[in-house]
Amino acid sequence: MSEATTRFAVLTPPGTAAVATIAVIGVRAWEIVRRLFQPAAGGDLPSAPEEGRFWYGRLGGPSCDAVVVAPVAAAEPRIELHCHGGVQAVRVVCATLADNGAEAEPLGAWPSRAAGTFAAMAKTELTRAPTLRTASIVLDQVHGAFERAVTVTVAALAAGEPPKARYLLGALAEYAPLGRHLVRPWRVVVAGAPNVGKSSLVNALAGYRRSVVTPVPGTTRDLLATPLAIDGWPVELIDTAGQHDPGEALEGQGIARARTAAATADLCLWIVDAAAAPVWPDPWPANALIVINKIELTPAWDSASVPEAIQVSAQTGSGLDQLIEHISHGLVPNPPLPGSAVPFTAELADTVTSAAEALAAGDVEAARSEMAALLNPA
Ligand SMILES: Nc1nc2c(ncn2[C@@H]2O[C@H](COP(=O)(O)OP(=O)(O)OP(=O)(O)O)[C@@H](O)[C@H]2O)c(=O)[nH]1
Ligand SMILES: [Mg+2]
Repeated sequence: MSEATTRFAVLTPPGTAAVATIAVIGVRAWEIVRRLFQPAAGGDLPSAPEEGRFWYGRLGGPSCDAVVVAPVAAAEPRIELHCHGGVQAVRVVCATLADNGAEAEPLGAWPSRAAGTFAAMAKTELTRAPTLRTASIVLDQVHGAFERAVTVTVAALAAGEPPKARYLLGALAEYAPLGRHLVRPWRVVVAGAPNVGKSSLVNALAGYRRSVVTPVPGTTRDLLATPLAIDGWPVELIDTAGQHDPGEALEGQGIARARTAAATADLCLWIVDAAAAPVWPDPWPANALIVINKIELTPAWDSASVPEAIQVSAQTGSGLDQLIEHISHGLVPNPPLPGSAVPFTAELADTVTSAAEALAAGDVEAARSEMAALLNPA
């Protein structure tokens, strides 16, 4: 890198935060930032930085977040940009700087798996864990739970002790589905016929009016995702268009999307109306939970004929605690005790699952070599 090179580096840790700080360093730092930045007060930045001053405005055009620019006295010319701390906002600012002649410098980079240990890798995941519950599971892995479990499993496989290895590997594989969702939320889809109260239920679970609710059937036309925590698990709750025979092209598209979303969800809440003839899914989505809504109204049919259904009222809030328990149990039937080993990324979950399958098929050596590779990456 020549002396004339201007670099930029994200100084704040990876992950979502309120504010991110990006340093731009080098002889062209001011020139590059000045070209990209529009002060909110109008005009341009001064031709040279004035120490101790800062400006509020936008970087890289109206599509970027508002940014404050503060020149910092240092041996080498250096500007700091403070922008919204969302991952996407930081990405946009970095891309804008890179497109305009600055080079990325990984000043604050955290160690990667290849360069470090499971603890270093878990620390990176910890910055991305969206809830306290998932963060505490990842923290157990920072403290070595997964690494210890892999070590004893490899030792058992190497010693030719399949029953012990099967037990240890089985315990790890049991948490593979959970490990895939410590950072990425589960997708829970709310589906059913028009007007059964899907949007009302989404709003009741979210605690605010996220979806439009009206007495007119066909109000929701497209998928609407709401991020929330259910019993501490990160969930994307997806409201959908009511499923019936579509009367118009737009509605038809919404219904097709609703069907696909229900079929591919981690969990589908199929809502039926207690006060109207029930409409059942066709085909029945895998992982469906039946929810009978509007139970405070006079029933139009015998809900006792579906004993496994959860009975709620989105309007009064009755039954919502029970629904939350069922969703939580549907996503994580057997939550880990504190200190348990959990394969805490999708990649680790895949390896553990594949090794457990190899062992179940009697291939001890394949299982051993897959698990050993985790301890000694190429
Ligand atoms: N009494 C009663 N009315 C409810 C309840 N939940 C929803 N409603 C009413 O039912 C009507 C439809 O509610 P929505 O939440 O818009 O229903 P939806 O299933 O999203 O409807 P579409 O988007 O049109 O498919 C509205 O008038 C709601 O106020 C409930 O628990 N009790
Ligand atoms: Mg709706």
